[in-house]
Amino acid sequence: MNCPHTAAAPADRGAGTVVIDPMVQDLDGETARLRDAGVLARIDLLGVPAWTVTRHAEARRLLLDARLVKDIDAWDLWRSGAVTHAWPLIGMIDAGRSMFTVDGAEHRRLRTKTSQALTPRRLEAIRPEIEKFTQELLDALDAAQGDDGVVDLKAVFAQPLPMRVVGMLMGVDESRHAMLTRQYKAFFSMLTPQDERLALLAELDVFYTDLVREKTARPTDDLTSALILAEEGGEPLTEEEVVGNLKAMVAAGHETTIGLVLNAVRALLAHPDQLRKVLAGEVGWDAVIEETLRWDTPTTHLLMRFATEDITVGDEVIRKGEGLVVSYRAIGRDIEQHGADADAFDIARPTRNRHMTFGHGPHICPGAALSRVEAGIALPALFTRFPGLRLAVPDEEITRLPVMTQNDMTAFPVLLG
Ligand code: STR
Repeated sequence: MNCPHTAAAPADRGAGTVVIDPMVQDLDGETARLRDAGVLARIDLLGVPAWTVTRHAEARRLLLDARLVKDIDAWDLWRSGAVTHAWPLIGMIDAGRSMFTVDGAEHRRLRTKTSQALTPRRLEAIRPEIEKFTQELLDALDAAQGDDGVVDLKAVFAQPLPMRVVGMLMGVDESRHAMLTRQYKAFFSMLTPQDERLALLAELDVFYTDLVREKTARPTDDLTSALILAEEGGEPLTEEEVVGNLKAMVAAGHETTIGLVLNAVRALLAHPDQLRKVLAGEVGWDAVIEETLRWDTPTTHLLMRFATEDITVGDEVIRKGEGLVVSYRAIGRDIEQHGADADAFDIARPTRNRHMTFGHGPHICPGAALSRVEAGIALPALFTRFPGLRLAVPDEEITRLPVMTQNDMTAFPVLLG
């Protein structure tokens, strides 16, 4: 890919640099190369150099290290003007003020209400609604079968379910779901020209700001309204902060759970012996969900944190002002953490719950319990309704979208059986 940033990037990129390919189809190959490149590996993101951490133990330490911050102004390449809004990944970092981009006491202030709304106990209240959405989408699957019986499990089931759930939580009307799905697809795709990506982000900002103003005038019982209402004793969130949190919740809630559900179905269909054990009740769905999260992480690389001081990791030093990515896929395949067979999908694996796919430390995913509830409803419901579910094409023919940070399939054609 011809990228103007290559020339602009001042840092020395040594021979050991792994170039992250936006078009990569062989994700396991990329993961293995990263693992081989070291605990801390140099990567190239469309011409922009960064570090990535590829091991569980070191990532865990770094995610607790307050010398690493989310504030983009701590990034030398940004301050010097070497990285600008012309870089296709800038939207992953410069995403407005929210719990995703702020640290320390301000971060706690921005995040408390959201994490309180998403505890396992609070989520029990919305379980019936998630079950209802699931049943509706299973009906839609049935109805969407073509003459050849083929239906795209992604488009008809895995994609709309998380959108409905996060839409209900945040108070986004169903009439807007298709627009949001389209926009986020274009946002994440590296085939989208950067000017179009910046334009769609601006449109989304208008959409979310209008929504926040509407909820400010007429609060309802959704989380957006709760975020607007003043915190007793604390500083209320500003409009910009509510918009930022809303954006982060919808983007994260929508995108990542699609991957979790599809990756679990794919893994089970590729390992029929394990699927049989699950369907016979010998192993729980929770085991499937945790092993899928470890083995085939929805987020491959999380951008980005910046060092406010030199930080030593093994024999390498992240210099003050440099960027650090967390490569969750490589971390899930860490042999030190999960054993020599870390590359195998095994729902009986003793370490299956000891993955770090939701992150660690202050920014640990506030939606983790929600995604587990969603997948915990969707997966058994799907296999109960369609016990003969199978792929309509050989597994090798499933293609990836040109997305650098997420593990996104183009489509997942199935026969319902
Ligand atoms: C997408 C663009 C946007 O408007 C806001 C955000 C903030 C939250 C980000 C999201 C982003 C991209 C996907 C992320 C999500 C938080 C969790 C999710 C990184 C940048 C993951 O993939 C883990």
